[in-house]
Amino acid sequence: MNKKVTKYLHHVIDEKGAGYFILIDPDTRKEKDLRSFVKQVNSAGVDGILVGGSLLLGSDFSRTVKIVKEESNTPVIIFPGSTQQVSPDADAILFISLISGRNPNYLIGDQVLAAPTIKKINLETIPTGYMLFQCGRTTTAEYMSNTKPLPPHKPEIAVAHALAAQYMGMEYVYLEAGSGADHPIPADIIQKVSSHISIPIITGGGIRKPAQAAERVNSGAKFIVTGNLFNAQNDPDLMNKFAEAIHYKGK
Ligand code: 1GP
Repeated sequence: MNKKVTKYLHHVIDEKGAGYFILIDPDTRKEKDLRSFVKQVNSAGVDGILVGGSLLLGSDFSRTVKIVKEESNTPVIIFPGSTQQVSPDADAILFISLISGRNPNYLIGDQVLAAPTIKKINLETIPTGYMLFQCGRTTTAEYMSNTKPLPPHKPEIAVAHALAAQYMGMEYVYLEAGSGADHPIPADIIQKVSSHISIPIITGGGIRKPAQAAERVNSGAKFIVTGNLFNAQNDPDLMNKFAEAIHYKGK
């Protein structure tokens, strides 16, 4: 399998210190708005676009990926909320196992269902241990996955999960507060996890300010994800500020 995106992401870490992903939920934008949003993302120094959602209501997932890919000058990576979210137009897929939960469907069941299609379309997989934390009210990811999130005041539990992901051969861990979470994952959790593992950390959920992104990068996160924030407002300047806060190397 071609590991083009995997190599590119390592390059981003080496060159910039950390990278910035924008998450696009296919339900949130109509085609014209989606095209202009991706153009805005292109000029903001973003390092990749994630496409996916825990619960899609009315959207055509494949069409969204195709449009994003047509406009984007950065890799388009599927962040799947279900086995339906696979498309040959993406550059790669986060091949996620929801390791914080004990729901066999999200630990291995859905992966088995999606694997033959992924093989057929020759889509690059990025094996990722997905860890959902309780950060305020119940999020869609928690509800839809029917799993118990990790407690954010027990770093030792988070560390043990992240280590297990690494020992199972996963290439990333994604520390997730849930889209629209009241608070992001506490920086001290990121710091403790990053000091115990050698694979890179992606984190997202409830990050609304560049300073929160910078604090998490300083604590060891290698990729920061924002989603909701730019659904609610079109603010190219703020997107630039996020990219600047995250890209700490070479400043
Ligand atoms: C959710 O981590 C992402 O999976 C992004 O969360 O929408 O809260 O930025 P937000």
